[in-house]
Amino acid sequence: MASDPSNLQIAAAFDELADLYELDGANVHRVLAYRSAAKAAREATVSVAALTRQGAVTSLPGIGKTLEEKIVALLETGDIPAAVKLRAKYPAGLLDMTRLPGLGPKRARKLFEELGIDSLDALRAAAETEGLRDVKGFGAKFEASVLSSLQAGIGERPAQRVLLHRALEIGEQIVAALREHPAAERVELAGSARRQADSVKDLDIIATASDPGALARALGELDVIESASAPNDTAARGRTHTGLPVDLRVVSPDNFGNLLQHFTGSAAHNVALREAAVRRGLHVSEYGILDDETGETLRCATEEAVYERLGLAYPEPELRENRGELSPGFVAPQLVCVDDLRGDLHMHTRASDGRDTIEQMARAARDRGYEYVAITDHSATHGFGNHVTPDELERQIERVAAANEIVEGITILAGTETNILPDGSPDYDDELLARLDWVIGSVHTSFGMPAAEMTKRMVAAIEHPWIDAIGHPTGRKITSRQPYALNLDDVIAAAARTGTMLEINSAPDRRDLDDVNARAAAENGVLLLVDSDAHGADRLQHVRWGIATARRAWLTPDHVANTRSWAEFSALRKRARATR
Ligand code: DGT
Ligand code: CA
Ligand code: CA
Ligand code: ZN
Repeated sequence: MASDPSNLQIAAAFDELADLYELDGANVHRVLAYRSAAKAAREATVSVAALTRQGAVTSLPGIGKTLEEKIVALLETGDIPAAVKLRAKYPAGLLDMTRLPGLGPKRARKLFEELGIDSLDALRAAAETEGLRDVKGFGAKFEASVLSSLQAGIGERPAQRVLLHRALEIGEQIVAALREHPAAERVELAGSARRQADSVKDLDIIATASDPGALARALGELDVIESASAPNDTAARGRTHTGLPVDLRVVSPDNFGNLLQHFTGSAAHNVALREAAVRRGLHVSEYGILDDETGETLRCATEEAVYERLGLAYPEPELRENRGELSPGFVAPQLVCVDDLRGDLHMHTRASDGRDTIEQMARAARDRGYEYVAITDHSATHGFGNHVTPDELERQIERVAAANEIVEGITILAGTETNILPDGSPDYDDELLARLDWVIGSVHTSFGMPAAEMTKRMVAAIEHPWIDAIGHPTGRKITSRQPYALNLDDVIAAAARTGTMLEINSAPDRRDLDDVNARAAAENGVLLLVDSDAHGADRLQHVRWGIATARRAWLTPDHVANTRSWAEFSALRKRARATR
């Protein structure tokens, strides 16, 4: 018997089905239902196949009876009948075509049905021989735009998702450069980058300008842009040297709020927003809010005006994922920010794989305004050479004491990031751990354990009296590594029961716990930490990414332990709670 499909394989099957339905002209709700099911499968912490066999898969968000049937089919036959049917109807190359500007699923299908065009290559050939202009709704201008887009490499390869910090590094440069353009008035990032999502498919920029055409043309002239397709008076599309697509829309100022709201998304937030509006007799689109009764359209210069007209509290962009921010009882939380942090409890020095010394790390932390830092180098069995043996840890404790004498204005804690061994125990003896001020336990080996064993391992670590916090609790790397199999509900319950903190590791490729899990932890009374895991003094600023995740998790300063003073924080450590 073949083994069950992984959560990722199930997610991919749903994504493919969403693409196919979109091509087939299904309504947007159906398409989005499959997209959110794909997301639920990707985010599930337990095996979706196993859940399905237990008849409990509908407990996942966004998975109802219809989707359950599809998963059952996938388990039993290895495929989903609807996908088989649609695949036979539409060649794979059609999906590539829908990525071109001016060619959504509907129009791509039309070219396929009328001319048999089924790939980007066939499309290019038809455009070159002026074969597209005979189809109704397509003209010479469209042929030119196809050639210019293909020339610019747009639509050429499936869009790769880019980590947020890479996308913003470029996105913020583009916004700053456009703002300097003489024609520019307002220029703002929208889309997933503005929502501070884990990763970004493309950058969306909304602007107003005294001369919209001039600003649209300016995009293609920026140094960071590798190529751009021919701009029109209100929009431009380009691609950065790193391959990131950029969409710029220049809009009228009295409409800026509508467009910024629309293109900030998320798509799921927008769909729910539209449904909430319809119940009030209003129709929301990127062009304004239409009042059914009066027939008048309200154009909004600001996003605040959009939400106000709908009778909704303004949600920060990080919250716009349709996770309760549109419900009637929603009260905007005072989200935690970088300036709230007063300490950093996870960083490395030359004693393990860091680049800088204890003093350099401490001074840099003090310069950021922190009151305390913990030096947490890797423990003995981790890695090949980059580790701190028990003997070395004794000397490290002395070095931290010495640094505390030298560096003024900050408390330096002697700590460790000890490996959690496969049986759940730490690398060092309890006597040695007891001499430290702070202990993080992390899994760095044996990632492949089955969920039950990995959960047992993690819960054992959480129950250890000297482990104050768990580092990067799921082990995921956003674009490159799946979380290890883990029953996170059990982990959260154990952390809450024992007063063990869970980390939001800020390394931009980790952001672990993620937004959904961090929120679940906080709701269950677990204190979270936002740590840099810096391997050099210049990386302490990575907390920006952990804070972004904390905000997407609806966290306030209260939920984050290291927003507290040292006096308060130190009393919250498990060791202090135990002796109280
Ligand atoms: P990504 O994939 O990282 O680029 O994520 P977004 O959210 O930036 O998605 P994108 O660039 O495809 O679209 C930007 C925004 O436009 C999206 O957040 C909401 C809006 N939007 C896009 N497609 C739809 C849709 O089908 N329905 C609604 N209501 N809004 C949409
Ligand atoms: Ca986007
Ligand atoms: Ca976009
Ligand atoms: Zn680690």
